[in-house]
Amino acid sequence: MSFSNLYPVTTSVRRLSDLSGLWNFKFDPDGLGKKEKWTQGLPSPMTMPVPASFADIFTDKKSREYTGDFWYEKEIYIPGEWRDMEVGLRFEGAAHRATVYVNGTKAGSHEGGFLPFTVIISKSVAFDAPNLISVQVNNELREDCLPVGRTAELADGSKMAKGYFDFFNYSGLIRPVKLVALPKKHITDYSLTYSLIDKCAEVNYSVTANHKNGFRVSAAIYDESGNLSGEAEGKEGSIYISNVRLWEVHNAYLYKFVFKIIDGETVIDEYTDQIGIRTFEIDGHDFLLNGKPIYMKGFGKHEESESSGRGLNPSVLKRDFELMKWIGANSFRTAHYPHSEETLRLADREGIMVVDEVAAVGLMASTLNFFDASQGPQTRFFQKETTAKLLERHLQQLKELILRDKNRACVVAWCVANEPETTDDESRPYFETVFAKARALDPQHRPLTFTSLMTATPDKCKCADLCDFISLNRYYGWYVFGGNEITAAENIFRQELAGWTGRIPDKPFVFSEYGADTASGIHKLPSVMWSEEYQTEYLNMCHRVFDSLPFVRGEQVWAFADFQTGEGIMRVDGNKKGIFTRSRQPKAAAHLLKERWEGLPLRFKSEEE
Ligand code: GCB
Repeated sequence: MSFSNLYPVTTSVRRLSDLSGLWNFKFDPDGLGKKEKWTQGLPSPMTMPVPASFADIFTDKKSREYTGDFWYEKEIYIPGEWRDMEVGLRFEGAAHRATVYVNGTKAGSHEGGFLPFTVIISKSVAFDAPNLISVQVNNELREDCLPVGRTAELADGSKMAKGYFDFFNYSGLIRPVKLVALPKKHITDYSLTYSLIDKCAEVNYSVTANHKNGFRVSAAIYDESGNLSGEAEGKEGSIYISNVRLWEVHNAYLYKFVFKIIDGETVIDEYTDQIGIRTFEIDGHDFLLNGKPIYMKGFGKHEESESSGRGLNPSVLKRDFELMKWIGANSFRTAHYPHSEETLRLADREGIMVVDEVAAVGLMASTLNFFDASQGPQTRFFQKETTAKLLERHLQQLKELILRDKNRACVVAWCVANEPETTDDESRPYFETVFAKARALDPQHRPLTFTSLMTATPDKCKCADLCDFISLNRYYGWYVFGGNEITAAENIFRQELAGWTGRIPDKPFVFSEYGADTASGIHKLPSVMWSEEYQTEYLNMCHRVFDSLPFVRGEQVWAFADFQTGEGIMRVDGNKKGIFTRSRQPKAAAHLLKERWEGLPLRFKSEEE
């Protein structure tokens, strides 16, 4: 019998308890945990907050960089009132893989640190009595797992994560852990699609449950004042809402959807969600939100902050949305992994569009991919013996991502990979499979893209035509022809873009990354690279290029805020391309972008203009 992995809510029949707080914690460098039965109690544990990444909590380097197995543990009581229910433990993110034990017995495991999973624990728990939850987590990087990298062994025998990507390998129980109690027969999933006719919305829904017969399904939609907007009966159906209030950018309207399964007169399960009704599609070069052209303005954004690492930090999250609204952004890409469900729910509430990215990053065998991107070594990444297994995991995580986020109004597109080595011939069959899978999975048929590496120029990229819109990560004026050579950068940038017009003449283009490292507080007249003055000059150059091209429909600057990376000669305590500092204060470039983005018409560049 399958168990619901839907975002947990409390309703007339569903119960929920958040297990956030301080947990027991212990590193297991020698793999003793299982042999010594740590599942029956961790010997001499320390305390660790959940949700959080452990790395920045510590004051010593070995612990910060720890790579391998580590354990979390918590004792919980399960209410006796839940005896007749199905009880599950839901992990919103255990990076990068986890095995869960309850009272010493294995309850389940999961691969992929940025997507939720639920393990059923009803049969292994004691009610109204203490129960021990133990979680063995592992944060090693491999070439057949997402995100991609390798794990090196150092001279002292310790392991070190070597990501093929430019962000710190933060790990741990990075998102909330929740105890959920559901009726034995319950709703496992629901899907929504819409069509808009004048002021009326046709909402098509389908509901699945973990049992097939002996119940009926009801669906109802309420407006924000609590008035019933429409209802229907059946596992699948349509509800018509006249005078619909659509979900718009910066003006989100969320309806309350209520799904019930009913046996006779008894409600056996009830699930509710806040949902925005909107359409999003591509017409020629235009993105159409609710049928109207829209230009994407915003960021590539990591989900991380000081001390918590990749751990969900609601205050930072809310501050980020306030900054996005302040600066006039209307969108961001969840670089380079699925962000938390809380983030997407906030984007729904605040009316910010999201390009939702799976953790397919590092699909190029390099530990300095941001540098190699401009140098162009061929690593034949898709010809390795790990490719088949990697593809399997990539497809699995794409499936879990689309299942998790398919009903979110904010999600307007899927990004199936960041900067894969699409100059490799073998990337073509790989991505044909990935795109076909994503197309089959999304009931709303959102547009698909991947972000393109600088070396994947129009003459060399084997996969661009698979995309519904082209996302270019371009750093002319930073990694090549920086500083005093910025005029040459602009010329070569324009040359490359002219090539794209010939290769893909009929699709929208978005600059999904462009940026310049900038140490906040460094001022220089005339500018030098790394100064705040250079960041603004660089952005002005890029914007001049974008504005002169008729097919550009979006700019998502890299990055929203400075962020932590691994150590190396290319980074000064992390990547400094943030428009905001890591403590979320504006650099000079933020004021430039605010002026630009607030001034751009909503339909900027549209052929209808
Ligand atoms: C990229 C990567 C991003 C890096 C960025 C940079 O192309 O997608 O993860 O952080 O460049 O700053 O080099």
